[in-house]
Amino acid sequence: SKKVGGSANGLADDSTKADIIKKLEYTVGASPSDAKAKDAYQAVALSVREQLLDKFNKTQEYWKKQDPKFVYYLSAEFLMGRSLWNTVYNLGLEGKYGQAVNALGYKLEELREQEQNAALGNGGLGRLAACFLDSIATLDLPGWGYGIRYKYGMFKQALKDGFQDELPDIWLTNGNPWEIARPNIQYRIGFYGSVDNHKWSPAEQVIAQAYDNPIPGYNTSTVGNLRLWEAKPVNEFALDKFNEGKYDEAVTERRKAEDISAVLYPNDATEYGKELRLKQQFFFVSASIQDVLARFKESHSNLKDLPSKAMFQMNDTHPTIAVAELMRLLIDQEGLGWDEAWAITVKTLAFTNHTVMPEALEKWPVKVMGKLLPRHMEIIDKIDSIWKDSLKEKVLGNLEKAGKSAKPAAAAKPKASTDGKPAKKAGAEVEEEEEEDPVEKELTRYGIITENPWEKGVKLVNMAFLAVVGSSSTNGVAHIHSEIIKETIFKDFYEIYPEKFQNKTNGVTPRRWLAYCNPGLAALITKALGTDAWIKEAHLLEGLRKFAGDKDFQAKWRAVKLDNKKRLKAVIKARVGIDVPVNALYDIQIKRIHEYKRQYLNMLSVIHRYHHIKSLSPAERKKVVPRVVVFGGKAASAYYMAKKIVKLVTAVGDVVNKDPDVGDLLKVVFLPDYNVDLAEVIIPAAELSQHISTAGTEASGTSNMKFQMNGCLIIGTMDGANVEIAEEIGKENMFVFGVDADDVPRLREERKNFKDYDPRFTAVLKSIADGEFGNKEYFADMVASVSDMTKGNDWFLVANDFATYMDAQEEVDALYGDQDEWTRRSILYTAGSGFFSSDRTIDQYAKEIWNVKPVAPPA
Ligand code: 26Y
Repeated sequence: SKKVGGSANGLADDSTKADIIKKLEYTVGASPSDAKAKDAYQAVALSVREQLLDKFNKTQEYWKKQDPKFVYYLSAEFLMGRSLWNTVYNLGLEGKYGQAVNALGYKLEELREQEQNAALGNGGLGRLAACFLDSIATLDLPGWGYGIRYKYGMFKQALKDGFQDELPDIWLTNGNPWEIARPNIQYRIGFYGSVDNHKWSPAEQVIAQAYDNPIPGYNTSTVGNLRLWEAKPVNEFALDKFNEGKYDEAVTERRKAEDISAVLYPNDATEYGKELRLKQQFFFVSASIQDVLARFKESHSNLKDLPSKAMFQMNDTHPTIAVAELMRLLIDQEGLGWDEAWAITVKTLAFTNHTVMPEALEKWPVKVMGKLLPRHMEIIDKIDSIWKDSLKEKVLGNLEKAGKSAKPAAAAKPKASTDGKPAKKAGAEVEEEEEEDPVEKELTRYGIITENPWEKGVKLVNMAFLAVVGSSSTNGVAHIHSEIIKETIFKDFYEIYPEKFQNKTNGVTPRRWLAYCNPGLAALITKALGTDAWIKEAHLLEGLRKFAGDKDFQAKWRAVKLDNKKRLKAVIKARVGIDVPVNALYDIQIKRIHEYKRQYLNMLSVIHRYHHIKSLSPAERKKVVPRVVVFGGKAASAYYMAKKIVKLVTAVGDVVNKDPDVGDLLKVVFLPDYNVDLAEVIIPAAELSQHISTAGTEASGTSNMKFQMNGCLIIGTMDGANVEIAEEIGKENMFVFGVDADDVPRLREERKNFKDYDPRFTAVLKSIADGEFGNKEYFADMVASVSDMTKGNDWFLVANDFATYMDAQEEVDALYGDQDEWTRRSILYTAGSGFFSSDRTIDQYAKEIWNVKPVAPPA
C-alpha cells in the first residue's frame, strides 16, 4: 500500500542513495558537498529514469513480440506538466527515493519544484491528451502518443502594470531527463513542389527525428510511450556558402527546418490559415504514419491487415491531414488502388471533435494547401468529388420529396462569428448564383471543399468534414456536446452516417489530480475506504457517500481543506504579494481567458459584492461571508477582449484589496502564469469553482472534474460535462444557473431588443464606465459589448444570465454559513467523481472505437 513520503521498511536504501550520488558526480558534474537543489533534482531524475527505462524497454519488447493492435493518439498538443513526482509514485518508488533523498539532506517535495513544466499544449485539449496517456498505460493498453517536440512551449504569462505580458517558454535549457533521443529513427517529410501524373516531387524536405517519452502506468508493469518529433535539416550546414562569406545563407536551411518544431501556437481558437501551422500538422502526422507503417511492415506483408493492428485517434482537426497522408502513402508508396486504400484509411482512423465554435474549426484555403501539399490537395479533391457523387441520388430524392427540384434554395446569409462580428470581410455577401443545378447546389452543404462564405471565389478545405468522411468514428467529448454536433455542425453527415457518431465523455487521471496533488485528502480517503484501490478503480470513491453526514469525518475533511488553503495562501503571497485570509470562501476560476467562458460575468458579480460590502454598516459587515476570489488563465496574444478581461481583474483587485472598508471580506487575485503545476496547488484548496460558460459553448470542460474530485463545489451552467457532474452528485447539490443551450439561439435573436437589465448589472457597468477602477477609456468597449447593442451584441448572454447568476451566488453565501451541509456536499462531490476518471473514458474508447485490448507485460 502506498504512503506519501513514507517508506516500506524504514531502512535507508544505500544503493539508491549511491546511485543518486553517482549521477550527481558523473552526469550532472556537481560535487555532493555543494550541490544545489537543481543539481540534486537532475541526479534524482536521472536515477529514476533508469528504473523507468527498464520497465519501458520490457514493455515495448513484449508488445513487439505479442503484436497486438495498437492505438496511436495523434495530437498537436500534450500538456504533460512535471514528471518526477508522477513517475516516482506511479512506479511505487516513493519509499525508496523519499528516503534516499532525505538521507542526502533534501526532500523530494522540494526537489520536484526544480523541474520545468512540459507545457506543450494550450489548455483542455492538450491536458486531456496527457491524462489519456496516463490511463492508456495504467490500463495496459498497447498505445503510443504522437506529437511535436516543441522547443518553446506555451508562453509564460507575466503581469506588467496589471496587463498580460508574454515571455517565451524556454523549457529545455537544463536538458530533459524524461526523454530518449532516437537519432536512428528519422523520416523525410516533403513540402511544396509539383505533381506530375499523381507523383509528387517535393521542392523542400526536412527530417523528423524521434524523441521517446516513457509513460509509466500506475501500479502495473506497463510503461507506454509518447513519441515526439523534432524537425531537422537534411543538410546541417552549407559549407560552400560559408566559404563564399555568406554566413547567414550557410545556416538558412537549418533555421527553416528547425522553425517547424520551434514553437507551439499559443492560441486555442484561431490561427489556422498560417502556413507554418499547417506545416507543423503535416510534419508530425506524416512522420507518425510513416513510423507506424515501417513497424507494421517489419512483420506483416499485407496492408489489408493494417486496421487489425493500428488505430489512429485524431485529437481534433489538427491532425486530420492524416486522411490524405495515409491515402498517399498507401497509394503512391505502397502501390495500392484507390478503393483498397480508402477502405483501410477509413477503418484505421477515428476523430474527436472538441468544439462547435466556428472560428476553431479549421478550414484551410485550397491555395495554401495546394501550394504546400499539392498531392494531398489532389487526393482531397478526389475524396470530395467521390463523396458528393455518392450523395447525388439521395439529394435528388430529397429534393423531389420536398417538391422543390426546380427552384434553387435561397442562398444562405453569412453567419456571424461568436464574437458577434462577421468573421471575415464584412459586406462580401454571397450573391445569388444564376441558374445553378439544384442538385449541385444542395451538395455544397456536404462539401469538404467549400467556398468561403465571406470571400467569394475563395475555396476552403473543411478539415472536420474531411475527418468525418475519412474515418470510422466521430465523437464529442461530453453527452450534451455529442448531441449538439449531431444537430448543428455535422447534421448533414449524421443523417447519412448515424452509426459513425459517438459520445466519449472526457475524464481526468485521479493519480495526478487527486492522489498526488492532494496527499492529505488521498490519505483520508484511503483510511475511510480501508484501501487505496480507488486510485485505479475510481468508482470505489462511491464508498465515501456513507461518511458524508458523519460529523467526525466532516471535521477531518475540513482540516485537510484548511491545510490546502494555507498552501495556496502562501503561493499567492509569494507570487503576487497579496495577503489573503484563510478564513474565507476560496472561490476559483482558472481556465483560458475566453469570452464564452465568461470570466467577465464573474467579475461583474465581484464588483457588485464590493459595492454591497461598502454599502453596509460595520455591524452588518460582520455577517458577510468573506471571499477570496482567484482568477488564473492566459489570453491568446492577439485576443483583444481576453486581454481586457485580465486587466479588469487586476484593476478591480488593486482597488478592492486595499480598501479599508472591505478588509478581509473580499480579496481579488489574478495569479499569473496559470499552468499544470499551479493547478496542482490551486485545485485542492478550492471550495467553490466557476464553470459558467454560455450553455452550448464549452464542449466539456475538464477542470470541473478535477475540482469535483477534490471536493470543491461548483457554480455552473448546464453546459459541457457540468450536466453529467450534476447527474452524478445530484443537481440540487450544484449551484446551477443560466439559460439552457436550447434557448440560446432564440435569445441571441432577442438580445437585440434586450431591455430587461437588472439594476445591479446597470450599476456595476456604470462604475466601470465611470472609471472607478481607472482605465476608463480602455474598458469602454468592454462595457459597451454587453450593454450597448450599437457597439456589441452580448453574443454570450452575459446580461441575460446575470440575474440568475446573482441568485446562485446568494445561495452560495447562505450555504457557506452552514459548514456541516457545505462539507456534506463536498464529500458527495468526491464520492460522485469516479465516472470522471480518464480510466473510464479510455476503457470506452478502447472497447467502442479502437478495439484495442490490454496486454500487460509480465511483472
Ligand atoms: C485551431 C487551433 C488554433 C486550435 C488549437 C487548440 C484550436 C483549438 C485548440 C484547443 C481547444 C481546446 O482546448 N478545447 C477544449 O477541449 C477540452 C477537452 O476536450 C474540452 O474540455 C473543452 O471544453 C474545450 O474547449
